[in-house]
Amino acid sequence: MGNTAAQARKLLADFGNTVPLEAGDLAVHSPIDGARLANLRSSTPTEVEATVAAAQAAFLAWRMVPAPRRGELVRRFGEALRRHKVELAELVTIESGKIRTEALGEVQEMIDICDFAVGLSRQLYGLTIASERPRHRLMETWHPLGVCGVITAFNFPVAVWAWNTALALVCGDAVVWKPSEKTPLTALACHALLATVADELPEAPAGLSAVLPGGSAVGTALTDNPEVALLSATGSSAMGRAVAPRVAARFGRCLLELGGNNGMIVTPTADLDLALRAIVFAAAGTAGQRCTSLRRLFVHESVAPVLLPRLVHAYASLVVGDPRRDGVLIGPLIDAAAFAAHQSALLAASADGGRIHGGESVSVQGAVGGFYVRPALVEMPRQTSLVSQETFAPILYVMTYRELVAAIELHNAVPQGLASAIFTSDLREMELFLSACGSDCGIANVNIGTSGAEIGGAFGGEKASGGGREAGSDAWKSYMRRATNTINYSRELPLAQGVTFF
Ligand code: UN1
Repeated sequence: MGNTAAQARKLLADFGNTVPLEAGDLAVHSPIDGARLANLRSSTPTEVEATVAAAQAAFLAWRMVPAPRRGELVRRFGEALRRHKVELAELVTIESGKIRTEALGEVQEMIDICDFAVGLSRQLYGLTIASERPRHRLMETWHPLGVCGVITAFNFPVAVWAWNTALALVCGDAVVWKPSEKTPLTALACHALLATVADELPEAPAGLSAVLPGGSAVGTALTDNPEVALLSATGSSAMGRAVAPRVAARFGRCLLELGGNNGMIVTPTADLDLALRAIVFAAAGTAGQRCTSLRRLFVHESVAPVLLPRLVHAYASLVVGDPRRDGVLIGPLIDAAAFAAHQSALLAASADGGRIHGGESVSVQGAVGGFYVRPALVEMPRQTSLVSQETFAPILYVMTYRELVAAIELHNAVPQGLASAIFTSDLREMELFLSACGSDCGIANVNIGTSGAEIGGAFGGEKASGGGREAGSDAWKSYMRRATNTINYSRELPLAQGVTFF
């Protein structure tokens, strides 16, 4: 299938990357075969400061460019992504280990958010509100916010940055990106592409978008920089717990998209053919490495004897291997640490009385340095503390239930609250699940799985999933500041609440 390092280097050169690939301390590997792809130099604290300062200067100019012209930059970027979709997806596959169709889907998600943002650039509307005073008008105005720091994870190395960047740019903000230290090459490619497009738009100031490769020290420097008005961070709940108080201490704004422990309930009236396909994609797809991956399955005891054997059979047929190969559905885990976490979760599951199907490591020809596993189904006697944790691997814990209300209670009894689903043909069950006493997640679906959301809706979760909302609907409001304006066009000065004074 070819040398991953040579392929990555060629792709990066084609994107016009000028950052040296053999300059330093940050070793980048392909999860496909463990090959070293590059040694980047980590950004220093001084570089972070200078980059944020340049972004702040760019913001001061960009905020006065009419929003539809800002949208023009994003429109052109979306066009560039359309032209380079296949190549960018190839690089995503090499650096993150995603299979081709999912890598292409990730780039499509970038294109979709660009289209959305272009439309948005002619909206960004505020309300007009009835005033209690005669000849007064109340209104809301949305203004650009400042520098938006974006921290992304390896599993969606480019789409999550695009969600943030497309919106931030039309909202009049500048963006400074710290990609995952595991996937900085795709970030360099995206940056080079956006820089080329920005160079051709006279209104786009230098420094409007920047990328800072490096590890957690770079993230901390961004977190603590008072000129970073909004820090949008995607990663584990532990990362969010570290970042949020630091940003709050300087009265900055945070948008957190953290871990999930996503559940699905399969009721007696579920269409089991659909449920089966949805479960396999959500739980085993992306090798279980989405924040929306399905991790907990609650099956009604009347359908479990039918559904479980079918699931075991489907899991056994999944082709695990080099994600560049046709027919492969399950690529590698990201690295040795992910494999160790997978192994220890399975050991703990077995100690908790779990019955494991699959989960063994798979050796893939020509990919000795990669960590490949067969997705695991684990029949659990109950929701133990292990099941309450997010293990970023293809492990699906399966439990049975008798009463829907009890299943919903169990579903909600974990720290996270990102994505959820119910499979049912019963209107009452569906509405209960979507109601105030139903799923407590930011995403609640009916007859589709937990993963693979479209960009049109707001994306994010509650509780330890962080509370932030990205992408569609009114998520743009996080990237702007709101001013409430009261305008008096009378010749009097009536005070609100009937107060009289001077
Ligand atoms: C993530 O895993 O961090 O809904 C984002 C989904 C994708 C995005 C996932 N559209 O699965």
